[in-house]
Amino acid sequence: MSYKKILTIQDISCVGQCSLTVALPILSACGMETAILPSAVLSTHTAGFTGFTVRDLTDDIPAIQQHWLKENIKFDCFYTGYLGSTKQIDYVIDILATLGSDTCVKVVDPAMADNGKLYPAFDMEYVKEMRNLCAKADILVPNITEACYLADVEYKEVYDEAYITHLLQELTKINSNKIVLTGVGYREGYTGVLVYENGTTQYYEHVHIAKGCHGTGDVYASAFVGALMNDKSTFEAAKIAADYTVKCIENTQDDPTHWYGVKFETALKYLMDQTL
Ligand code: PXL
Repeated sequence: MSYKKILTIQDISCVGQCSLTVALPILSACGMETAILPSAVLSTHTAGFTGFTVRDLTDDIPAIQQHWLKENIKFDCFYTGYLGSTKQIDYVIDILATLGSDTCVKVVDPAMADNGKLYPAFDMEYVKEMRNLCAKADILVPNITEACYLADVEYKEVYDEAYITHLLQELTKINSNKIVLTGVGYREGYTGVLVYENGTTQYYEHVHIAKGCHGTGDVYASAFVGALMNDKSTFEAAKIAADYTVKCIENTQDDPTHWYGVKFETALKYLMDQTL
């Protein structure tokens, strides 16, 4: 593969194995030069910890962008995740418009919700603004909750294929390029990923591990981008990322002290073997 340069924009949760602390090592392991733009710095992630600190870096972004423009820096891929504010989303939209190479691939994970609820930092204003960023993506990587918020469809715990088809249809009104919808499961013990591309869908089913782990959306999206940028097809990359994420959860589930994230490092060699 050719040596690719990616910019990933998401927060640094100093402790908690999510966002940049998983994206950077996973993308590097996949052989990419990985530049980062931290959207905020938090002492931990916001799911399960209390009393965490937050420093929003929104106001630093325009000067960083200007510097990169002056240096004529271009990226082959953008991958955005958890962002700091609605204003920041506008800045990120402008970065995507100005700092990409001719063949740049834009992957947007609208990391803002799970299990039917928005993360504590976000409200409907944020969702509205996130729709604008999602409209600019080549590939959108939402979970079902995020897809429901974006598409304004009622969230359901239990559903059938007709519901998912409707959800996807509504979501394509925001972005009709490619969609990788995660956490789609139709039967007990299994979940999967639905890939929408060129008007058709493909589904990959895999085991569902009962233990819900924080940060797995970020692990999934990072591995997906890593595989994709190694010239895997969208569906192949979606499958590799799913199998890798399952391994990370399997390697974590028996350790009750490790409730805040997954031991993604333990399966990096597997990911590299699948990807490089
Ligand atoms: O994994 C998503 C995520 C990223 N960053 C922060 C979070 C979360 C999920 O809760 O709180 C700060």
